[in-house]
Amino acid sequence: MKRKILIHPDPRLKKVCAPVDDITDALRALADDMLETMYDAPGIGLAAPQIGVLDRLIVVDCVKEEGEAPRPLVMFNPEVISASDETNVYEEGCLSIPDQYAEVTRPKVVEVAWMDRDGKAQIETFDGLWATCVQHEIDHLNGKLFIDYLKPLKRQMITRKMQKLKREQART
Ligand code: K1U
Ligand code: ZN
Repeated sequence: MKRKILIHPDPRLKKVCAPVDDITDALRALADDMLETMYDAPGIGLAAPQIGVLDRLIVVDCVKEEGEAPRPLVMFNPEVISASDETNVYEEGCLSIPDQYAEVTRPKVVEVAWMDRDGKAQIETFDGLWATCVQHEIDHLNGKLFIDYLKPLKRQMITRKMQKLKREQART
């Protein structure tokens, strides 16, 4: 089932999410809903708080090439365990901040640990867009948005645009 994506500003997007201890069928169904919502948007990642669920769960699939097989990853309790000194600048977007993009600098390579949908511990090294996206999604679990990396004036400008968008959406 496709879920509604919350738009910034929303207090649920500022919360630190709770770790998941037990991977239940309900959590697996939630992950499936998140993948459906992400592909439909379309996006390359989605974090549970973006649909109003304050659990440490993200989904990502950064395969963009047409004809290449999709690679949906479901990550419970994802954690960056090491990060490169080398950085990468990427013009990021966010499904909770539609049509706004800005350059964010992050570590280029990150090693990430998580639990998969079967409760199995996984560790993998991500580079390039995958590394950027996983870090962006983990930030969501800590109540942090990509605009929090920007200068206050730019962040304020984007927030005002989103407030206006939400007022317009509420009228229709
Ligand atoms: O977390 C989110 O809101 C999803 C976001 C992830 C992200 C994008 C760019 C850099 C870091 C993280 C998105 O998916 S925005 C949409 C997007 O980037 C995209 C959509 C379709 C095709 C390719 C990219
Ligand atoms: Zn986002």
